[in-house]
Amino acid sequence: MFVCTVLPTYNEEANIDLLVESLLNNQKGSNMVLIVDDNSYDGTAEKVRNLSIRYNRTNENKVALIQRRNDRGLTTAIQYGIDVAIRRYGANIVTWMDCDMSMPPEDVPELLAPILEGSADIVIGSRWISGGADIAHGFMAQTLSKTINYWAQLFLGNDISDYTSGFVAAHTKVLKTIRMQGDYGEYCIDFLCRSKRNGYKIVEIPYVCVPRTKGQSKTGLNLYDYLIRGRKYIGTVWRLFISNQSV
Ligand SMILES: Nc1nc2c(ncn2[C@@H]2O[C@H](COP(=O)(O)OP(=O)(O)O)[C@@H](O)[C@H]2O)c(=O)[nH]1
Ligand SMILES: [Mg+2]
Repeated sequence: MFVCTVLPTYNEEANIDLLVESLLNNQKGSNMVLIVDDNSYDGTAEKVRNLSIRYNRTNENKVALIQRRNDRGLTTAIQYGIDVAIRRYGANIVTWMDCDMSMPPEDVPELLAPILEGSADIVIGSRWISGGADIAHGFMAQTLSKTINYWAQLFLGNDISDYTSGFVAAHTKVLKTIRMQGDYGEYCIDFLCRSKRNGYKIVEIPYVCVPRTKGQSKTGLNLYDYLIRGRKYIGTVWRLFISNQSV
């Protein structure tokens, strides 16, 4: 099984080296890391080029850079990376995660294990099951996340605890049929719900989301931003719920 980890980046110069190295050092067998960078104005792309020169000397691990010059956006960056991972590199499993070290790279093998064993099609890192936690976000962000997940569980099913995880591994048979939709974190609610409805098996493993220590968050931190984001997420839950009623 060839595993490709997609990393969407926007100005992650301070995190990229450590994350890529940890990912490659923590995984056994051949695998690659594919960075989808949206024209960062810091040195992210330059750092990735240096990493690829260093790692691509061996056949085991590979690092590749995709630079999108005109597009911006988390969801389209992840989808672009998935398409390239499958079509250009022939990946069997694709994982993706934030590039700010908030999702521990050493947890990726645990994410992959159920897919490799054949007991899951998708595995997500979950903050809201036993053993998981979110120590990265303050009261407001945690309340928003818990409220959205409460709504999602109520309307879409309580078999998933962290619908907005964003720390995902999926077999490519899933990714060939389900594409990412939305702007930001709501894509994950949509992806998990539609995958579930298509009969794919989803497993959650606990992870502890830790604070970003380097670089800047790209999302707003004030109440207005949270409310705008929350409305989008709740809207996604409602759209998915309604679409299932009319079928
Ligand atoms: N390619 C790409 N990556 C993005 C974009 N916006 C955010 N990211 C990446 O998405 C991940 C999550 O972003 P972050 O700033 O940590 O957001 P937060 O976790 O909501 O505070 C990080 O790896 C970012 O570099 C974007 O427009 N394009
Ligand atoms: Mg973050």
